[in-house]
Amino acid sequence: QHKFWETQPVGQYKDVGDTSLPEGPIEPPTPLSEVKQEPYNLPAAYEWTTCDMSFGETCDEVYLLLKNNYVEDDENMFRFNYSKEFLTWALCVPGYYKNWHIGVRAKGSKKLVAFITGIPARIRVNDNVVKMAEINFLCVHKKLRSKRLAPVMIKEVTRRVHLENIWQAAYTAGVVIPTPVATCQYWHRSLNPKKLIDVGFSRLGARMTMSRTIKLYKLPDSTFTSGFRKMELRDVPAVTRLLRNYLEKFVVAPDLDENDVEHWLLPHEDVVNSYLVESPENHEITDFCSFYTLPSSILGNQSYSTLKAAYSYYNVATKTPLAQLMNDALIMAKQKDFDVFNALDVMHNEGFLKDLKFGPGDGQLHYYLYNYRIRKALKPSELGLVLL
Ligand code: NHW
Ligand code: EN5
Repeated sequence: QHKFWETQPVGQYKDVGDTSLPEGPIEPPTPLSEVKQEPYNLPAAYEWTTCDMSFGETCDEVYLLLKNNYVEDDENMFRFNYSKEFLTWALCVPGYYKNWHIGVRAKGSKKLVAFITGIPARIRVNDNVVKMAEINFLCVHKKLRSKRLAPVMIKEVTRRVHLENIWQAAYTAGVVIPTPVATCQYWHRSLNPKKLIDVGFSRLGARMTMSRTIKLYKLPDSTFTSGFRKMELRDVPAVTRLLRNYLEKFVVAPDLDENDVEHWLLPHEDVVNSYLVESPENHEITDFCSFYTLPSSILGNQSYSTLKAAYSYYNVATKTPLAQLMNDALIMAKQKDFDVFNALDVMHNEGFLKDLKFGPGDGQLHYYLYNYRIRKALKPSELGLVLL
């Protein structure tokens, strides 16, 4: 019942639990001369376009396509609203390929109707560092759904990745397709409970009043940990060492160098926030936490149009207790006027979620690898990778 995915080099349902299959690439690379040189065919009314995200007008078009047509929750109450700044940051990464930012336009009107992107990444799976593409922002305009456009877009991004001699990919989705490497749970920590309840993001608990709820989620005005401060450019080497050492513990994790850390973790207003703990005694960097900014449009509410959400990104605690470090992250997010702080149960996050009054959401996130088999599905805590 997956006419497309059955044809792709991904783990198939019939093979789940078969531990005799070898771990690693499902099919070998083909000589580059054998990779299809021309783009796949689109329905006659549409054409391929490469989206130059550093070009303001194109960035605006992508932003609007996603704002109006990207991911919604299961009751269609909220839709992700990635900012233009965020999209440029997420896509124009060290070593990126412009032609992996793929759009589809209507031939007549030139209107952008679909999008898919890849960015290069080195991902370690067990002991092997593999060059991969991270695929994200797959979107087909609501009026063009269920016409099998998505498989053509996936094949086209695959072709362009192959032309760079890269044969594996990593991606996440809220839907189940063949076959997840891991299934993770979203957790949510209310920062502005009144607004969350007013817009239907959360509900007043049984035997709870609004004022008791507000009190329950109250946070201190300032952070607790001494030496806690915003990350700066001069911290890149120390943060890279801290992070690389931490990410070694997981089965799947990015292999980050200083350039990557500068791009992905140096604070960037309204995009990514990072903090660290510098020991007041010896100035050692011992702990790190970060979150990215991803608002959602609130669909059909009279009083509010956007939900300001922070998403937990990479966190490392070596001296400070993890829950204390993350409570300081919550305090910073509250100071910055976020309504909610979201986190997945990946890495060591289970160690703070319950203590800090996060509750499980109604959404899950499935992680996938393309053309790479792993012996058995992973626990969320074995994943050291967060995709945007
Ligand atoms: S997940 C977010 C995906 N986007 C959205 O949910 C936005 C709202 N929805 C839409 O725009 C993050 C459409 O519903 C989309 C599907 C475009 C999702 N991943 O065209 P058809 C990512 O961006 C399969 C993969 O008729 P549609 C990650 C579906 O199972 N496949 O559907 C992206 C079916 O195949 P099957 C998905 O509703 C990773 C076929 O598409 C999928 O008009 C991409 C139906 O196509 C999803 N999220 O459009 C894979 N949703 O076999 C990358 C549906 O079941 C792989 N489908 O019949 C690696 C590539 C690179 C390799 C390099 C070596
Ligand atoms: C690729 N990078 O469903 C990403 N979000 O729980 C694409 N639920 O916000 C894949 N339905 O539970 C994305 N409130 C897949 C996720 C798609 C979006 C999604 C879920 C994640 C979500 C909220 C709102 C539900 C609205 C009705 C939710 C409960 C919060 C409550 C706070 C207090 C403590 C208990 C939990």
